[in-house]
Amino acid sequence: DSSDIVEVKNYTDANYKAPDPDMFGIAKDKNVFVISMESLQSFVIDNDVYGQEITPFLNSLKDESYYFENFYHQTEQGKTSDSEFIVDNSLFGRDSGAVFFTHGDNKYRATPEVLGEHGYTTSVMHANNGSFWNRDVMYKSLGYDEFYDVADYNVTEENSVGEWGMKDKEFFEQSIPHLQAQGKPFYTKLITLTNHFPFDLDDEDKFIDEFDSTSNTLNKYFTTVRYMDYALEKFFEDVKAAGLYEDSIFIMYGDHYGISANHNRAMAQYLEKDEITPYDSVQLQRVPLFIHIPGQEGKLVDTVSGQIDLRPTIMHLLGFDTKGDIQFGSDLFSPDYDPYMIFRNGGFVTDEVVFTNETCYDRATGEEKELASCEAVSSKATDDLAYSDKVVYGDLLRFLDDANANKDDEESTDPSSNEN
Ligand code: GP9
Ligand code: MN
Repeated sequence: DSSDIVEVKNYTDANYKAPDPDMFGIAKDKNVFVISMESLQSFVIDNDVYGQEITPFLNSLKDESYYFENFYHQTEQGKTSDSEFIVDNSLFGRDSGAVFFTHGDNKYRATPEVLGEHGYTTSVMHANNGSFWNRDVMYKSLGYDEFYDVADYNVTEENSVGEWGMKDKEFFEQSIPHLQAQGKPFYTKLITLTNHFPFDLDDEDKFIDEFDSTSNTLNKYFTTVRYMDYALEKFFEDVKAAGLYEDSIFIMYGDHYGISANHNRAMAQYLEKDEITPYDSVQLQRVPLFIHIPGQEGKLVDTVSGQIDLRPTIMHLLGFDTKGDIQFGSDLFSPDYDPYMIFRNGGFVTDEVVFTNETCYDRATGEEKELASCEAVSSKATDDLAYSDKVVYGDLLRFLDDANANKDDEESTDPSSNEN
């Protein structure tokens, strides 16, 4: 009931990290492009296949962006939808199944809803069926004004490939008029699709050779990543030509892994390692995060972080404080940011350690450590997940207004308080 929300709020309030005054509001009134890059893992960045660069565009974008090299996806079976849930709400998804299906009608305080209250137009663009992952239902609960789904795109045999349909390049091209038609400022999420298992590509879109290993999946993955990189490059050109670049910021992240542990042998071959250890598996869950702010110089950021941190980070860049919000991540630019990232299964990564499968590793070396070195954080990880679950399973954000109203009452009637 509503007393539960107070308990959760006390917990999240205690973990709140105030923004860096130099970054707070730096993107005030700007449009926000959130680009979900399908199955993109960090190991392809600045890497090559037989000397052929895999992500030439993203590699160059790194130099003019905040690029987070130790940023992790935190998804489970809900895949893309989990990443969307985590990013917009700063809440965890489910340990199994997909929260988009099970709790699509909950009350949330997602980024689009809050921004919508401050004059933003909010939308999602994704050339797939609107009901996939129950998006048409969940997006309403998250406060999106518009969902441009497959019906809003001209999908033909020519501009499609494999089982997922429209190719990224054409998807981005056809998104430009949708973007132009929107009220400004806007917060728009664009979800790519071509770099999705089974990584099918037309010959004309293969710009590099496949890798040669026992895993056909990994072999093809590099070519579809290379294609997505190309589509993104074209999109940036089109966004500039459409006059939408200068007044916008770009938040781009990999949604989840593309290559599962089933391909560890081939992965070891590619990475020139003897084997993929559990520690390596955790490090392979890193996905790229770019925060690109036109006019700002880039910076390589090595802070350990995760998708759960994006809501407060974006809101603070736009000049909206999140103090008092129920959220489980924190602003990546906060001077007090605590380098810490927790997986849905209770594993976690800090500056010092990697914890997975009940084993503690030194993050720098990958050497096993005594369990005690991981124990302190372990209980915080358990608490974070449990409190977040409480919010989702109990639909507790329903009670948020009540909780805030009570709090305001207390503050205004508290004689010992001389501030307001
Ligand atoms: C489907 C797209 C891909 O619309 O989001 O789904 P995934 O399998 O990655 O969750
Ligand atoms: Mn996905």
